[in-house]
Amino acid sequence: MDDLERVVTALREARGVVVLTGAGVSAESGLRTFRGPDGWWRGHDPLRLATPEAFAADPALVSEWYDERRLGALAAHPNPAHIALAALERHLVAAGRRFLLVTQNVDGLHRRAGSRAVVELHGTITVWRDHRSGRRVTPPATPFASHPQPGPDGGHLRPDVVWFGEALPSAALAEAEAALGWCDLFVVVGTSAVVYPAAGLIEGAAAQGARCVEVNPEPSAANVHTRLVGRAGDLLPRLVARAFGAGSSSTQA
Ligand code: BV8
Repeated sequence: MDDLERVVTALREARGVVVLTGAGVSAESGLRTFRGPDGWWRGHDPLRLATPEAFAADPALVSEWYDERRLGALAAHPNPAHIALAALERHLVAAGRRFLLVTQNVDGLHRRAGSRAVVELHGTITVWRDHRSGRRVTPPATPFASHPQPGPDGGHLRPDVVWFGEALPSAALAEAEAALGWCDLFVVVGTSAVVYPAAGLIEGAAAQGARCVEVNPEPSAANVHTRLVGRAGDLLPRLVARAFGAGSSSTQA
């Protein structure tokens, strides 16, 4: 039996599945990854721009970067990987088994693909908030007229995402950590697994006895039992179709 077949069997037999996704699951929707060759933006390292310090130093630059990414996310479409994960959730729930999708991504594509049990660890780029009051707004799907945009309470508008050095939403992290207690299969898709505490979920799942599987064209820092080498948009539909029957991975909700 090859690795793919072993994972198919694990999907069929698992009582609870948790999937952790990163930027790689949206790569085939045309969205940039963080550490990939196309990650830098106008010569700026995203890891330095995605910080409160960068926003404080140059709110216009950071606002422009996120506005461009916000519009890109709104214009993007879920790809076969997102759609397969939504189908996987439907199959498992219909069989009375548990499922949770934990994403580091802020593009909203999992929900648009029909996934329901989704935890967005790092927030969402389509919602912004006044950087002083925290009041949230959902800007229209048109480019900001100026950068930074004035917030509703006199601050600047900033994206409602978690920057480096900022705490993750405690409820989201708690829900992800609680799932480690019931999952027996943990699937890591499209992440370099270097950002914490998200990457720590992989170690936590293994420590609690889950089988850990990775889907990625190249090995990440994740310490897993099985690595399926390939694109998420290719492997995930194949896994779901072989585990739950042909045609079962491509239907959007
Ligand atoms: C915090 C939102 C504490 C913004 C992001 C240990 C414990 C705790 C913290 C730390 C720690 N060690 C270090 C830290 C600090 C830091 C951190 O982890 N730094 C790293 C760089 C070392 N962590 C933090 O600051 C976190 N906060 O811990 O706060 C605290 C507590 C209390 C009070 C105050 C503070 C906050 C981290 C969140 C940062 N925000 N995003 C935005 O999006 O702009 S993280 C950012 O990186 C994105 O969310 C992204 O998703 C995430 C991870 O990157 P990946 O998704 O993995 O993307 P990457 O490009 O790296 O990799 C893509 C992968 O896809 C590759 O493997 C590639 O091969 C693969 N791929 C490509 N194509 C495909 C594919 N796979 C499948 N199919 C394909 N087609």
